[in-house]
Amino acid sequence: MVAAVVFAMQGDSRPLHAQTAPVEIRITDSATGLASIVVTPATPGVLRLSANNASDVLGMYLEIFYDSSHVEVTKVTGIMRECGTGAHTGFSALGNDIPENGQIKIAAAGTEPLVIECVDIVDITVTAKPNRAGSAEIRIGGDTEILGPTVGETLDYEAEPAAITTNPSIVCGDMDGDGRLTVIDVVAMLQTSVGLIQPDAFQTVTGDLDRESGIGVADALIGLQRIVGVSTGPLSCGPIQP
Ligand SMILES: [Ca+2]
Ligand SMILES: [Ca+2]
Repeated sequence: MVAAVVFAMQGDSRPLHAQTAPVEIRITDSATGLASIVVTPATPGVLRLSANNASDVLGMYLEIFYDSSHVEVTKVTGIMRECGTGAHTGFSALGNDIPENGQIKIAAAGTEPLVIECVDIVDITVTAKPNRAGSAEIRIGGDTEILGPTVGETLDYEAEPAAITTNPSIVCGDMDGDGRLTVIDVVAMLQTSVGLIQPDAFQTVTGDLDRESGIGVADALIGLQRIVGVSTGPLSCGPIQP
């Protein structure tokens, strides 16, 4: 009896979907195809977001996260073309925005499901913030959803994070990481000298303008002289290596 009921329910359900493998969402360096990129403040890079095994996808809502303390996203450019050939996909809607909190939201949809296996979705231009070296991930997650060919159907997806390595350009005197030497930085040097601020690895270099005895009043004075134009010429910083 139970078996008969189960059989009847199976018979009433819609045909099994052809998709057997999850949609693979990838973020790779558009220049090298690798899942890692190195950027500096002077040399931004472009990450390409693509979906493989994407035939039968009717729409996508993607949430992408990155470490905004190291990395800045300056542009998101819609592509919506077939990987490699650049042929139109038929997808007609694309939205994105670049909030400052390290999140990008992308929506894409077509009037018909995709018929191609691989689609390039957007290019994401990333750059490094000044004085912030390190490694950051850019990953897909949150409320990301891949819509299948039937209304209301969602498809499984897999997404590996990509790595962004930020190489610094040292700006001597820049304590707050905005790429400039200002009064704010001088104040930060003074606060550091009295222990109100514990300098990080970069501030230890950028704030030591006389290159001795850590960060102190002498460094703040050099910074101030530079700001008011009393001293000019190249500015050096950082402890002298023994
Ligand atoms: Ca600064
Ligand atoms: Ca010093």
